[in-house]
Amino acid sequence: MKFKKSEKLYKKGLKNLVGAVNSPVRAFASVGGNPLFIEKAKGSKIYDVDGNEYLDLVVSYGPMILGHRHKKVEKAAKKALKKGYSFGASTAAEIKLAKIVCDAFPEMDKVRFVNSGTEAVLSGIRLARAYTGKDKIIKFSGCYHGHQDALLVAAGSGLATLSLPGSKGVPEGAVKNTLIAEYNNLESVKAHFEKYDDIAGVIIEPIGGNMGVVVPQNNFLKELQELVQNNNALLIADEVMTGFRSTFGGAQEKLGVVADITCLGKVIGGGFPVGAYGARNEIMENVAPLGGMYQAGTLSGNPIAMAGGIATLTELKKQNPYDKFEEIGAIIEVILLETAKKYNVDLSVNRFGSMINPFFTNIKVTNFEEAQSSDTEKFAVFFWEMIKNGVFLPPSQFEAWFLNSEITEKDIQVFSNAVDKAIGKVANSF
Ligand code: KE4
Repeated sequence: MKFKKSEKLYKKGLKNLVGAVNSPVRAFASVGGNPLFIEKAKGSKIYDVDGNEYLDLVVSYGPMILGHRHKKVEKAAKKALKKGYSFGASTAAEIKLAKIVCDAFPEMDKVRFVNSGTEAVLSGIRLARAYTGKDKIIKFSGCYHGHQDALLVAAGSGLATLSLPGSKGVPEGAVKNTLIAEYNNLESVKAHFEKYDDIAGVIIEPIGGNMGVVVPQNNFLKELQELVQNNNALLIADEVMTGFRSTFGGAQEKLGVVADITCLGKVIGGGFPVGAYGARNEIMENVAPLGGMYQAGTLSGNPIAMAGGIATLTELKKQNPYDKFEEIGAIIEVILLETAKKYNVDLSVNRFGSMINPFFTNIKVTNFEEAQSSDTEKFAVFFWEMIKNGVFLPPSQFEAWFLNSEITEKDIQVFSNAVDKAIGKVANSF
């Protein structure tokens, strides 16, 4: 495989784009080498500017669940384009997508559309504070909820302490109300509720997708929901990644929990910029213009994005690809584990429906600390060998791989062949 045109664009991009990218993970920093530049995509495939074809397991970090350029999504977007791009006023399409989303979440009476997952979570956090009148928020180490100041935090020493800013430019004051707990560790949450009586909410990814894939163990989520309710706080499910990915609705439903506020993104826009937050009426009625919690956006409910979202969710409901995702996910998991065994390489795979991710370790990963103990150097070798054998993965150990409904038997063959080459290369390199 040649990457000459990507390298040329990378060098050119460095002039006016920071790191030649518009989102840090795309810089390939954690796997080394230069980022690939993409020319186009169709179905389950993506093509870089050098004409190399890949099976796409990134799918834009989730949105392209139907595969790229689904004909019904493309037709809907083109039709919307002919009416105009943005009006700064309401349209019928917003009402239509709102109904589809609310009908998929039993506890959601109302939703507000925004333009990204970050905005959805930012607003959901503000809403929890507005509704409860309390200030503190608990988040889990390893969960990522977008780049708002309050949630860009690193765990301070020990989990029962306050947080430290996790990014330059985030003042201590912005994180003084943010507490950190450990995923799958209910005691670490209880410790905060025993110490503080002004906790507005607990935000969690029902399936961790930003530390690799990490699945709640046993009754963790159910017990968390009860703990939060008993302490008069709100459970905020960040389903930006999981929403509509493991079922037509939220992962919370499959996991037997009900969040007070749900934040969405990615799939609900089908590749167009859409985020959303929703809840039952008594909570949402705090949002302007009905209530005193302010949130606004020039392009919120953008008609092209709404058309993309409506077409995507309508097609997704019709296809109901979730059993197929379960089957393909199980096949991919077996390919990874059996190949690792063949080459005697330590590998542990976490999966939930169509979100999957391997760790180069011999332990079962159930939290961020365990995820960080995996061998990221081996992941980097594995990543580039997968690229060279035609499989496009997220360029970081701490991401999730995503399936799409256009994946074929042939794609799985390509994947299997690439895994054999890649794990074989890891075995011979360490
Ligand atoms: P956006 O602002 O990127 O639309 O959404 C932020 C966000 C919120 N919540 C969860 C659970 C998320 O996974 C994300 C964004 N996910 C990353 C992938 N790890 C997006 C990729 C990127 O940052 O470029």
